[in-house]
Order: sequence, then C-alpha cells, then structure tokens
Amino acid sequence: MPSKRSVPGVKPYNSAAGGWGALRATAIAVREQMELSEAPLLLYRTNKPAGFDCPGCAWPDKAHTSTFQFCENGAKAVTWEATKKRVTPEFFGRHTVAELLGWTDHDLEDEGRLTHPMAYDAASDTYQPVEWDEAFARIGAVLRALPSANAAEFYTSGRASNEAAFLYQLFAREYGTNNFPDCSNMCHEATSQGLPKSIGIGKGTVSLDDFDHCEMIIAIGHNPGTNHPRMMGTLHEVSRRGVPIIVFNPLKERALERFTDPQNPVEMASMGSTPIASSYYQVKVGGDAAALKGICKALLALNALDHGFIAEHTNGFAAFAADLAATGWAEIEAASGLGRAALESVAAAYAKSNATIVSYGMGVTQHSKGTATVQQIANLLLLRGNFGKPGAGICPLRGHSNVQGDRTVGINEKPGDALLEGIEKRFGFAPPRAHGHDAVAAMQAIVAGESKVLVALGGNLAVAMPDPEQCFAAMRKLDLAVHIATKLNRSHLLIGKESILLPCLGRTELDVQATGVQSITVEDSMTMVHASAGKLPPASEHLRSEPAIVAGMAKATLPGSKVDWAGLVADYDLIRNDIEAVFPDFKDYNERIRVPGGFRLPLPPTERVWKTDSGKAEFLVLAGVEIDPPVSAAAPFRLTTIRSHDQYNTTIYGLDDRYRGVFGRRDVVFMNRDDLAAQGLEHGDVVDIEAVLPQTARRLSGFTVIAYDIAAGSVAAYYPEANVLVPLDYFDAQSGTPSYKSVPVKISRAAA
Ligand SMILES: Nc1nc2c(c(=O)[nH]1)N[C@H]1C(S)=C(S)[C@@H](COP(=O)(O)OP(=O)(O)OC[C@H]3O[C@@H](n4cnc5c(=O)[nH]c(N)nc54)[C@H](O)[C@@H]3O)O[C@H]1N2
Ligand SMILES: Nc1nc2c(c(=O)[nH]1)N[C@H]1C(S)=C(S)[C@@H](COP(=O)(O)OP(=O)(O)OC[C@H]3O[C@@H](n4cnc5c(=O)[nH]c(N)nc54)[C@H](O)[C@@H]3O)O[C@H]1N2
Ligand SMILES: [Mo]
Repeated sequence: MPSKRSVPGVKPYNSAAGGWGALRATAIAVREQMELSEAPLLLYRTNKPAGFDCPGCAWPDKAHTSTFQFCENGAKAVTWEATKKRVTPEFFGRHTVAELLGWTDHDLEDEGRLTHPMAYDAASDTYQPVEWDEAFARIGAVLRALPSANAAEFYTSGRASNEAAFLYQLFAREYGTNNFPDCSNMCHEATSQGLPKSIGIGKGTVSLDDFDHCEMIIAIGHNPGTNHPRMMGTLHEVSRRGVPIIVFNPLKERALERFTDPQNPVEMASMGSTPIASSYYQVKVGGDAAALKGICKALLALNALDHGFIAEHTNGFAAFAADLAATGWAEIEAASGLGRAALESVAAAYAKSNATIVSYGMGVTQHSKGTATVQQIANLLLLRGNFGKPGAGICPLRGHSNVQGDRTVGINEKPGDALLEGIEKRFGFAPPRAHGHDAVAAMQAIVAGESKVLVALGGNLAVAMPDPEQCFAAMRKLDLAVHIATKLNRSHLLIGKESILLPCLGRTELDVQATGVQSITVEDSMTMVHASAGKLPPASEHLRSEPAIVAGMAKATLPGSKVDWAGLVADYDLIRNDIEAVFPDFKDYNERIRVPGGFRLPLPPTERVWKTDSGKAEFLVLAGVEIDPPVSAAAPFRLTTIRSHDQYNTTIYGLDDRYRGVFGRRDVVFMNRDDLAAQGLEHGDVVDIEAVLPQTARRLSGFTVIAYDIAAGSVAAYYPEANVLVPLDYFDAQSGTPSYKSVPVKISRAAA
C-alpha cells in the first residue's frame, strides 16, 4: 500500500518473495559471519545424509537430499552459528555486566561464539573464566544444598538433540524433580495438549509425500517464507500442480502470495514467480476458531461429510453438530471478520477435495483458547475423513528444529506412567511422580521466590517469556542460574547471586568423544528421526558437547548416581540404547539412524488407530466463537506479536523485515489504513500502545505506526519488543501457552 508520507525505513516491497533477493541476502549473511572459502562447503553439507541438520527450522527434507544452499533463512541460522566472531574471557574482562545490559539483543549475539566457561564475579561485575570441573562442582554444591529438588527449574530450548535432552531429563529426574519448563510451552503446547484428546497423539500426521497427493491445503497462521523456508519449495510445487492453497492470515505475507523459487532456473532467469495462495482470507487476529466453525457449519449444510468415516472412527459428532447449529452466522462473521459467503466458498472447495492438509503455526496456538482452536482444525479434518489416507492430515509447523524430539524423549513436566516405569526399570531409581512446572509456572515460582535455581539448556528464557518487567526481576532473585549456550544473550546478564555460563558445541561442529566422532539425532515436524553430524572444528578448544555438559553437572550433583554418565558420553550409541529401552517406539534406534533419512516414529492416526480414552477420534466442542477476551471501546484493537524476516526468536540477525517493507528498525506497529484514519492517525505517526487487561497497565511508547494490509481491528508488532504488553498470567488455561498473539490494546498519538 503506497503512502504519500515518507517514513524512514519503510518502503513497500513489490516483488515476489524468494528469488534473487533471497540469494543476495544469503550472500550477505555468509560475508558478515564467515570466511567465504568455508561457507559453500558448509551450506552444501546442511541437511545431507552425512552432514548436519539445519538448526533453522523443523521442516523435513526428502531423504535429506535437498539443495539447501538456496534457503536464505537456513543460511542465516547456519552462518550465525558458524561465525568467525568470538566472545572470549578478554571480552568479558573489558565489559561489565551492567554495561552489556545496555546493548541490544542483536549486538550481544553478534559478538560471536562463547569460547570459555565463565562465572559471574560480583566484585568486578564481570564474568570471569572458570575451569569446567570447578563450575560443575559449584553447580552440584548449590543443587545439593536446596531444601527441595522442586526448587530447581530445568529449562530446555528446542535445539537440544535427543541425546542431550534424554540425559538432561534423566539428570533432573534422578535429582528429584519434574520441573521441565520448555520452549514448547510458549509454542506448540496447544498442539501437544489438544491433539491427543482429538486424535490420540500430540503431533502432526502428514509426511512430505502427502504433499504430492493432496488436493487442497488450508494454511492458517504461519509465515513460511520467513519461518519455515524449506516449506516454500513444497508449497511452490503444490501450487504448480494446480492445487488450491487457502490462506488464513490477518497480514498479507508476501511469500504466501507469490514466490520465486531460487532453485527454479526458469523462474530465476525470467524474473517470474508462482502464486502461492489461491485465496487469501484476512481473518481477524483471534478469529480463527470462528472461521473454522463457519466452514464446518457450511460443510454440514452442503452435506459433504464422510459419513462412513464419522460413524466408524469418531465420537461426539451429534454434540458438535448441535453446537454448530446453535452458532449464528452473525457471530461467526463478527468474530472472524470474514463474510458468510467467503466461508461458504471455502467449504464448497473443501467439499470437492478428496485429500486435504491443514497446516498451522503460532497464529493458532498463542491464544487464550489455542488448544480448543487446534481441536477445531481436527474437527474440520474429521468431517471428511482426512486422516489415514494419502495426501491428507494435520500439519502443525513446529518451531525449533528439535522441539518435537525433546518432548518425545522425556522433556515433559507431566510424565506419564510408561515413561516413569521405563526409567525405573532401566536405571533402577524411582523418578518423582508429582507434576512439575511448565514455562509460565516455572517463572511464577521464581517470581514467588519458591524456585531458586534455573538451569537452561539453551534459549533465552527471560526474553522469550511475556512481561520482561516481572521476568527480569525474577531472574535477579535466583541463587544460581546456569546457562548452556552458544552465544551471549540478555538472560545471561540478569544475575542473582551466582551465574555460570557454559559454552557448548553447535550443530555445525565436530563432536569427538572418547570412542571417536559422534553424531546426534533429531525429530522433524513430520516425526522423522535422523542423525546429524557437524564437521567444522569447534569454535574453541574449551567447548563441550551438550551431552557432556549435562553429564558433568549430573556427576557433580549426584554422587551415588545409578547412571554411568562417563560411559554414555563416551559413546552416544549407548545413550540411544537407553532411549530405546525407555521408549519402545525407538526400536533398533542405532541401526535405523544409519539409513539415510532415518526413520519415522509410529503415528497411529495414519492407520486410523486412535489412542484416545474412547478408542475413537473425538469431535470436541468449543462453545461460542470468541477465543480471547473481547476488545472494547477502551481497547479497540487486538495486538499480535510476530517475527521479522531477520530474526530467529530472540536472536536478531538484522533490523530488516524485507517482505513487509521495513528496513533498519523494529519499533513499528502495523495497522490497517481505515483503522488509522478512524483513530485520526497517519502513516508514520509516533504512538503509544497500551494493553488494556485486568492486570496492571502496560505501555509501549514511541513506536511508529505504519499503514499495512492487515485485517481491520488487528494490529501487529515484533516479538520480543512487544512482550512488555503481554502479562505473565495471560495464557491458555488448557496448555499454559502465553496469549502472545492476542492483547487488547489502545493506540494513541504519543504525548509530545
Ligand atoms: N527464520 C526463522 N525461523 C523460525 C523462527 C524464527 O524466529 N525465525 N522461529 C521458529 C519457531 S520457535 C517457531 S514457533 C516458528 C514460528 O513460525 P510462525 O508460526 O510462522 O511464526 P510467527 O511469526 O509468530 O507468526 C506467524 C503468522 O501468524 C500470523 N498471525 C498472527 N496472529 C494470527 C491470528 O490470530 N490468526 C491467524 N490465522 N494468523 C495470525 C502472522 O501474521 C504471521 O504471518 O518458526 C520457527 N522458525
Ligand atoms: N511475544 C512473543 N513471544 C514469544 C513468541 C511469540 O511469537 N511472541 N514465540 C515463543 C516461541 S514459539 C518460542 S519457541 C520461544 C523461544 O524461546 P527460546 O528457545 O528460549 O529462545 P531462542 O531465542 O530461540 O534462544 C536463543 C539462544 O539460544 C542459544 N543457542 C542457540 N543455539 C544453541 C545450541 O545449539 N545449544 C545451546 N545450548 N544453546 C543454543 C543461544 O545462546 C541464543 O542466544 O519464544 C516465545 N516467545
Ligand atoms: Mo517456537
């Protein structure tokens, strides 16, 4: 949308996504972080059978044969880790923690890779080098002195391998707690909690092959051009097959409109592109459940159901249909922002498709009723039997590259009996049974002064969570924080009594242990488990692998441990044998990961087997259409928080958001042109954004409002800058996921 007023750093982007711009950005990422000579080989090894798994996203690759070199945001993730820049003890000697706290998130991480274990020294307000054994001994001493193991929190960010995550949960459970806050709690927990009740497993059911056979895709609330870049190749192929792709997204996202595949020589040479969405519905923020109910209601009216499937495989249809009958079109239209005719046309197209995939991301999960909304997607698919047949199924787009695997191997604050019994049988200790903390509960326990130690296997918890004011203050109340990390971030600088930074190997790096070179394994969004082995020399000789660091902490904490920590670290095959013993689904684990592409874990719904209480798939009713607290005259807009093209969660690679036409800045709020006019505002005005919720007042000042093609009544700003507007206790009660994408706000011209 062109505007007459020129706003610094805002310039409409008129091309297709991908294409030469993506190649140019890849080259810049390589140049800024690496020596050019190494980069081509490194990018070539990404997602190859003998190479390493891209830490950028969890989208699978066909037998790991992709020409990954062309994935712009994958290249950013890889080069950011494989950078030549270093954060050494000398760096920490030169900068106090107080000074570093004044740096931006981008500047902190851009200093490069951590090289040495460090411990905070209060007298000088600096991190000082420490020997590994001394660090482990200190961690062990503090953990052993805690009055209860439940006063410690063991956070996992989803880059950790299956091997690291398995050892980590084993350590925490032998120590005595199920406190496993996890990045998944901020992300796809609505999927993990919602889908088991619907279809018996909290994971997606499609495989890449299904995209070759589908007759329709409905894509809800995800931005693959930025966040699942390798999915663009798949969508490009599907679109060229003539398959309808129906998008629900409040913002016009360029990659969902049209895309030039850098791997397509003809498109590249001719400056051509392929349309992606066949229809693009700008649903209101938080309006997806209403839209889904509308499509289901229209489908019932068309009588285009798979009655045989419903009768044989499902429960609860009558109650579901009754609720739809009682839900009026007026309320559906008001909540979704979409007209009845539009939703009826989606239903008509859906009725014609014999195999439909619904994909979705954070636009669905990060709402007060995210779990129930995920279940509405399952309902829609069940109506036409879209499980257990080629080309059909549900496709949650996972976040971190191994977040799904971490959960599979035991990072779970509410462990089931099978897991607990499996551990007891294999290792001979009785793990705790009481449920532990998820991410919000962990932070609340730290705020309350009940939890005193935080161990973080990766991530940037305090910045990723809602409400930095509370979370930052909470971190400063800890007796001890331990951060296992590749790069420096703000969570490391929020220091209580003691803080220890343990630098680890990344995916790209060679991992050599006592028995030789090791590989790790990960599980992608489609439940494929495969090996990953880095080849680069480690960023520093002092780095240790994540499994080795976890084992080091465990040995120092648990003198009488039943686990042979040193033996497991010497040979990761032995860790995989233990995983297989605890989780029978990993049968022949070591043999099967030696096959290129790895293997698929069982997914019962693909065989129309439903591991629910009833043994059937369940239609689950979401009463009403509002999934979030309603907006009001006092707070007429609903704010969603999103990722720019140049960031990976809290890692800010750069300040551009190319496809949305924002350059060199992140202090903007996207708003519909009519809404701007109605507020008496103009494109480029400086505004204050105020969250209006029963909790304390929150304000973000000095943001620039820009006119954007976004649904009326919806506004968007970047995460993590906008996290100050999200209260810590504002979350989906069923899954604990913060409602990051649903803050009622008012927007007013900034006071002069
Ligand atoms: N390059 C890169 N890759 C990443 C990440 C990254 O930060 N950078 N993060 C990784 C992680 S951990 C995750 S979880 C995923 C995140 O991947 P996505 O789910 O794609 O992430 P978001 O940017 O949070 O939001 C996605 C989309 O939801 C839309 N949206 C917002 N609110 C709503 C709503 O109420 N309804 C609907 N229908 N849509 C809405 C936004 O306009 C945006 O297009 O990506 C992973 N991959
Ligand atoms: N407002 C708002 N907030 C959100 C979201 C949102 O959409 N809106 N999204 C949420 C989501 S989906 C997620 S997943 C969370 C993300 O939360 P986290 O996973 O906690 O955050 P990241 O930014 O991915 O973590 C970055 C840090 O991980 C470390 N790191 C990188 N690679 C490795 C590695 O290989 N090993 C180890 N040990 N450390 C490594 C680096 O030190 C880096 O600084 O944020 C959530 N917060
Ligand atoms: Mo995520």
